[in-house]
Amino acid sequence: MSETMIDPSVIEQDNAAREANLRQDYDSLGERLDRQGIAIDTIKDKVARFGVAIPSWGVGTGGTRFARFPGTGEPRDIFDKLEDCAVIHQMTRSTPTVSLHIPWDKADPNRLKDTANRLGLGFDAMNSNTFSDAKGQANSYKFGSLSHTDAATRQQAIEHNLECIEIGQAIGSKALTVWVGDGSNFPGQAHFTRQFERYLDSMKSVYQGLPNDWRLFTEHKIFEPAFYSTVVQDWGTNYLIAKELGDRAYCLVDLGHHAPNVNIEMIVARLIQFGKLGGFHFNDSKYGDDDLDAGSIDPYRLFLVFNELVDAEQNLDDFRPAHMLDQSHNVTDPIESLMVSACEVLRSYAQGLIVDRKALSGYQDANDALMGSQTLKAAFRTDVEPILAMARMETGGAIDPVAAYRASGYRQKVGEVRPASESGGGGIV
Ligand code: LRH
Ligand code: MN
Ligand code: MN
Repeated sequence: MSETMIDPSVIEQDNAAREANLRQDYDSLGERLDRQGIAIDTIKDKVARFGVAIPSWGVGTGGTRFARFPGTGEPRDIFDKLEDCAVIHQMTRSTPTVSLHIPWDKADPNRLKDTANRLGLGFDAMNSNTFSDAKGQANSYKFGSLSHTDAATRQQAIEHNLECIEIGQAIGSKALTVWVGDGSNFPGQAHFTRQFERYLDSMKSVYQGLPNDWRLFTEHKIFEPAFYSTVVQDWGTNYLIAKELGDRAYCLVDLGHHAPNVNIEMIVARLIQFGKLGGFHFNDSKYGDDDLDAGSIDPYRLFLVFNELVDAEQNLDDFRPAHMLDQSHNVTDPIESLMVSACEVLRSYAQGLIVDRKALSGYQDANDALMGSQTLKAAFRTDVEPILAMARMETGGAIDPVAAYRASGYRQKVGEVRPASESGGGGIV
């Protein structure tokens, strides 16, 4: 039995006040879905088995290059972060794993593993960091890392990725995610082809060090920190990388890493079709890589992504993309944001599961554009909250995670032991 950060009686008490209404709502939705030939319990069981990983860096208050405004009880280190992640999982029962970022989360692997075990958590993909210089490192990444013109700097970046794999192996991770900020800020600064060749060569060395039962995810992003060109700028380049590297190399889609209005669900469909969709960093955005809470700006887009994922899940044998959140919380309690975001991801999944796929396919074949759209809208308009809440309650979680979390007083309690974190400026405006 794993240790709980919040006394289970807090959840039980909060649930007790909500359970009768939930059962009524669940039965009523069940009747409605039944008329559509859908068994609500089947959807609920699938939702209960769905997990989305928490990024360790998401539980601390984020910031912008202008400023950071920390909250009460900011986690001091990765061990505090794991405890906050355990709270999120205790409340939602849908975030069983944590994704670490090295060197931010570097610590004794045995202690990491023991702490996670104690809290009932596991580890998802490891994330390497060659987009900023670590203290004391020999060569700077100012002009790139895996694609740097200098061989020694490239080698240092390769070795860092191999070290991430080594740490990951010690703690039970099974994937490495590589995102680099390499690129250029001025036309003429870098030779596009030679730079990408250097990147591919370096990644081949990383891939060689990948254990057989691991997957390698490369993450594309249109721009930032490089503002003129980026080496892994879009899904096309990302697909080329995965293809060049081999069978265990896949593309990772961070929803915030595209130009505004790009059809991300279609990118997802393409990567699925050619067997190269590795996983996601879920978040939402209005302008750029805003890292806002999943589903907070455009929930329909999140649903459309899941519409593709459910379609694939129902048609493919070994389809298991890695689901992770990647968010920055500037004005909310990160634990609350991450709980709500995990629920939004599950909501989209549940809505994807209730799409009438047979009807949809018929409308598509008949070129009935209006009814095709209406079929998706019918699923999206359905309030599946009772399914999510029932899945949470039956697995020991909270019917209303935010309410139960607030009732627990967790934030105030950790605020008493964790020293106040200093607010401060970000970078230079
Ligand atoms: C880059 C990114 C990538 C990093 C994380 C901190 O914008 O999405 O996944 O590892 O942010
Ligand atoms: Mn990301
Ligand atoms: Mn990002």
